[in-house]
Amino acid sequence: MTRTLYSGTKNASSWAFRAWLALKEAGIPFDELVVDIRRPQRFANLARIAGFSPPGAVPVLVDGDTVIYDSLAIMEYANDLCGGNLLPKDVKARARARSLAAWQHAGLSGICSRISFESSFYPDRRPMTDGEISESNRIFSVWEQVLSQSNGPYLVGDLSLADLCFVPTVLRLTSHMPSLEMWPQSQRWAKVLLRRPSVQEWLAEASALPPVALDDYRE
Ligand SMILES: N[C@@H](CCC(=O)N[C@@H](CS)C(=O)NCC(=O)O)C(=O)O
Repeated sequence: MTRTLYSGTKNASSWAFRAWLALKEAGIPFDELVVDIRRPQRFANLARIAGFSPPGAVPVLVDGDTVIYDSLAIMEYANDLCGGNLLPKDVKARARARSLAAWQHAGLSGICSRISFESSFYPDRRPMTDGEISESNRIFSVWEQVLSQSNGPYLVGDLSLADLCFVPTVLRLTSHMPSLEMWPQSQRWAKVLLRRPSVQEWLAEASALPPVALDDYRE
C-alpha cells in the first residue's frame, strides 16, 4: 500500500507544512508529491486534486484506499499512527493542546492577516504596524502563559500537535517582530521549535525558492 502526501509549495503552503511536520515527527514513511499552488498552474493543479479530494486543496494524504483531507485530520491521523505520542496522555493537557490547535486551525482570530506565511521568506520584510505589534503581543502573551503552566519546553510539556500547528505562525511573527525580549519563555520555545530537524528540512527547501509576492503585504 502506498501513502502519499499531496503537499504544497514550500514557501507558500502553511497548511501543508503542518501536515508534513506531523507525519515527519510521528516517524511515518510517506511519499511526497508537491502540488504547485502558484499561479498560473495553481487552478489546473487544484482541479486535479478536486478529482479525488472534496475540498480541492492541499494537503491531502492518500493512504491506500483512504483519502484524508484537511491538515488537522492528517495531523490527528499521524498522531494515531504513532500511538498517540504527539498529544499528551493526560486528558486535560490533551484538551489544552487541542484547543490551541483548533484556535490556529480556525484562523487564529485573524492575527496579523497581512503578515502571510509567504512573507516570512521575503528578503526585504517591512516593519510591523503598531496594530500588528499589539496583535503579536497578544498571541505571545498566550504562549507565555501556556508555557508557564506546563513548564515547557513545549506548549503542553513534550512536543505535541499544538506546537506543530503553530510553526508557520511562529515563523511569520518572529521574522517580523522587532524584539521578543518581553516574552522569554516563548522566545526559548520558538528557538527550540524552529531548530527541530523536521522544521529545518522544510525551511531549507522553502528558502531556496523564489519568493511568492502577495499584493496586500505593503498596502
Ligand atoms: N483547512 C484546510 C486549508 C487548506 C488550504 O487552504 N490549502 C491551500 C494551500 S495552503 C489551498 O490548497 N488552497 C486552495 C485554494 O485556495 O483554492 C487544511 O487545513 O488543510
